[in-house]
Amino acid sequence: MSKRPGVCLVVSGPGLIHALGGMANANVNCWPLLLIGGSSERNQETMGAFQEFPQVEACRLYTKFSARPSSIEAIPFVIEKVRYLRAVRTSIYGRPGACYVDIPADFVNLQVNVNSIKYMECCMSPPVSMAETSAVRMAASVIRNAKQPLLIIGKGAAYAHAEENIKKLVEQYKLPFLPTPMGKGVVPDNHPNCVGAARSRALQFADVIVLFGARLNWILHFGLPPRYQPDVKFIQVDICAEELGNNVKPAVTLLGDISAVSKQLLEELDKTAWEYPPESKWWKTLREKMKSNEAASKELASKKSLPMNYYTVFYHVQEQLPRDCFVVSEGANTMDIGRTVLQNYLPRHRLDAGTFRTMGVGLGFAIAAAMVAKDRSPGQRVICVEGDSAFGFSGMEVETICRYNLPIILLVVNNNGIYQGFDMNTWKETSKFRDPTAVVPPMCLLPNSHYEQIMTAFGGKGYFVETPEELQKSLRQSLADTTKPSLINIMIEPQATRKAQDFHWLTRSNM
Ligand SMILES: Cc1ncc(C[n+]2csc(CCOP(=O)(O)OP(=O)(O)O)c2C)c(N)n1
Ligand SMILES: [Mg+2]
Repeated sequence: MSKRPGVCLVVSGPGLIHALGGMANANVNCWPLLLIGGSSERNQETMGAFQEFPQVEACRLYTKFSARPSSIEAIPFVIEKVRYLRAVRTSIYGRPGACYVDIPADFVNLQVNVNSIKYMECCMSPPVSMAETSAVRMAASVIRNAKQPLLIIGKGAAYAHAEENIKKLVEQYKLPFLPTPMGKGVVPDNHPNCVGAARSRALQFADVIVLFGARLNWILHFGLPPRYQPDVKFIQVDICAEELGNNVKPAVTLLGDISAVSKQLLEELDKTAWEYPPESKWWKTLREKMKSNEAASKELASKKSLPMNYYTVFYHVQEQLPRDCFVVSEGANTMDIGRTVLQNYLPRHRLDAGTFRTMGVGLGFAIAAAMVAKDRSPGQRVICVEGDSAFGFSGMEVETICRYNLPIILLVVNNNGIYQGFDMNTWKETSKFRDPTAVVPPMCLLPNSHYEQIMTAFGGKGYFVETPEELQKSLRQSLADTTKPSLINIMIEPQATRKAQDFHWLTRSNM
């Protein structure tokens, strides 16, 4: 959100171990993070000191840089002046990632001569790198000759603030684009060239695909058939050289800052009068597919039966969503279906389970977004859309939300389980003769749980809703209240699911 590292301070041993998950998540998402951990005293190492653990070593797998300063005097070198450590520089230069600095307990109370400390200058902003001119020329030529082109906008483009240049590319050359989950909003979701509603079709039949800060990992089905044409030409734009050529042999690689490289591409394409014909067969196919997919979602959304389904819920949420709000989301069906209905109009306004598909991040991300909003534009709201299982991973952060009085709106989409659950009757019938531990599948959670009471326990507003009208009313009230957090516990059909998909989505196993 800020191009600066988030900073996290943890206690030794178990404190550090609990931070490994978050650190791994930041690193996998290529987000800058600085973790500072206390650790046991150096002269008790290997003796079984209090909370002793090989922390620097443990962090190595999850970071770009993991070190312990050799002395207190060395801290500024590792920490390059309090705010801008060497670790800070490493976290933001090149591909961003996590860094760890270990501070042993005996440093904490040690007396030092202030004169012996050499303070460091703040590190400079990351240098901006650009792609080779010949590669840019080649990329422009491949794009101009494409019959069925597609731009894919990843979260790397959002991080690089490439929105202005990418929007120009889309609009000037009339190109279809597809955002990845956190690439949403770099160009607004409601832009006429957004083909998100025809995602599978666009991927499957494109002959040239330009990747802006999007990796060909599981989210993009590795760039391989049957999800893509076997001879599709990839043009990869990435800040990280090691990423280029992953899983496929790209037609052109453009190594550099995504904003700078997309500007280079614009300038190169500008040299010849050209646009992709808006009345092409490709555009027609994509528009038709979008129309039929949108109609299928709308039909599900308009179903009047109770309990509600996912589409009905998200349709009503979307109706009231402020255009500039931050959308945070985690869950399985909740996140995947929500992403297709809830629109992003601004870059860096969506935070979700990300490349790692980590549960447990939603409330922390919502708190971070609310702090950013408070700082930059008071009144801007944070809507956090949680599956009931996802909510359970860090639900107690509701206390933090209430403690700091952050007017976050939490929606818990409650289907009594992970992907699907049991309704109350099935639960009762199933566990009539045997203990639930023996008969209830582990993906089922306790039916009709009143998660909203976790919010009221700490002084926020709680709503339990079962109908579209109750949902609309509670959302209106929550949005009108700018002083308090709310949690709306939305009961849905426990067996509700996604509309039929052309392909297995993401992972073959539902878990
Ligand atoms: C830390 C972690 N543990 C477990 C998982 C496996 N997992 C994926 S999604 C999910 C929860 C999905 O259920 P819910 O949030 O209720 O959403 P629903 O699909 O029911 O709408 C879990 C546990 C994970 N991704 N991350
Ligand atoms: Mg659920």
